[in-house]
Amino acid sequence: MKFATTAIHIGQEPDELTGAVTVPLYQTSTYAQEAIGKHKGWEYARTQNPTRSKWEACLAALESGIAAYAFGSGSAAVDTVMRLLSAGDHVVMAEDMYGGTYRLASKVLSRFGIDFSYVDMRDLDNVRNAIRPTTKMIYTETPTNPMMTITDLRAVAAIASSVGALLVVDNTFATPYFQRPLELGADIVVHSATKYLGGHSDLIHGIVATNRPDLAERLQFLQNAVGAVPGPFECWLCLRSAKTLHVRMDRHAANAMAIATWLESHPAIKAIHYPGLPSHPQHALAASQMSGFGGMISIELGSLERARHVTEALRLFCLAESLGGVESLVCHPVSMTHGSVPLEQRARLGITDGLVRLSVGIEDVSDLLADLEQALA
Ligand code: P1T
Repeated sequence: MKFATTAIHIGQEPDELTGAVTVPLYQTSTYAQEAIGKHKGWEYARTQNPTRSKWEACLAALESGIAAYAFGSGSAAVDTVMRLLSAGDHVVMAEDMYGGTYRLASKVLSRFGIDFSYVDMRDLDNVRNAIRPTTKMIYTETPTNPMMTITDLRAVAAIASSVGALLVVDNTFATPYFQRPLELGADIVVHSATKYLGGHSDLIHGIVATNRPDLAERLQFLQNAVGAVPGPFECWLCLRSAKTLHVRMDRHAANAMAIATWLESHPAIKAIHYPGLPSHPQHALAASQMSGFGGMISIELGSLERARHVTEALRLFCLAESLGGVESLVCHPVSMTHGSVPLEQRARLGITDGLVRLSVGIEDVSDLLADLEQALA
């Protein structure tokens, strides 16, 4: 079954009881049992919820996995994946990634005895050189937030399997429509479903998918034991959103490509980061593992003053954290999403005071271009 059909049908068969064509919202905390030990397979809603199960089945199919597990946020999903590890284990993590994931690793998980090495994954030797006897996981995001760098997933998967480590990939920016890390050798995929999977800036949600039965069993155990689960309504909204993921992503990517092409030659832009541009240093690699380049663009405006002027002058692009909704957003990573990344590391990555990140929505592209034109003038 092709992607668009999977998105609309898997986990979304008409309701057995009533024939309802959308999955019912089971807003319940528990389930009546007929007698002690005699129930319908549903016991308590932290452990199982029918609406959640349907969404998990849909997402697992979209990511070419065998199972998926939903969480109350992307950060809760990342945290639960990290609980596969034990004190003394070591993780090789991309240094260029969402600031909140860096914060979780460096300020929370490290206190529980998990060691992290942060490396530039564009150079595979950095990954190889960081491996220790205790390395149990390689963790990356691609494209990265906000610098849009690409990790060679096939190559890093080969390194991970050669040392018996798991490869975990945050697929938030690409979505399974454009990139399926499990098909390229990853063991686990993580999403902030708050972004494109939710797609309408109206929920906070996370998801983890895997294609390994041993990891599926362990993740299911952790989902229940840790309990960072979402409410059923968020799962219902995600199922609703899954049905249009392919249409939305095509438009996000087409609009972003048109905008990146226009911005690239604009005199106010000092640098532009979009993997769809042939000038992106990793464009060929991106094209080899992604079927489209997504809706995220970062631009360097040269100074905090310029960044402030442009973000305040934009009218359609709303100044806000987050991304991946139908409406265009603009974000200033230094003061918003990446404030917890140390200054020296930010400088190395190129996350400067003048860097601005665009989440290109699915509005009419001519209106978006006109908005950028007036704000940059
Ligand atoms: O916000 P939450 O749903 O908890 O997801 C965290 C997260 C994980 N991974 C990536 C790649 C992300 O971008 C995020 C959240 N990012 C933002 C809020 C942002 O504006 O970049």
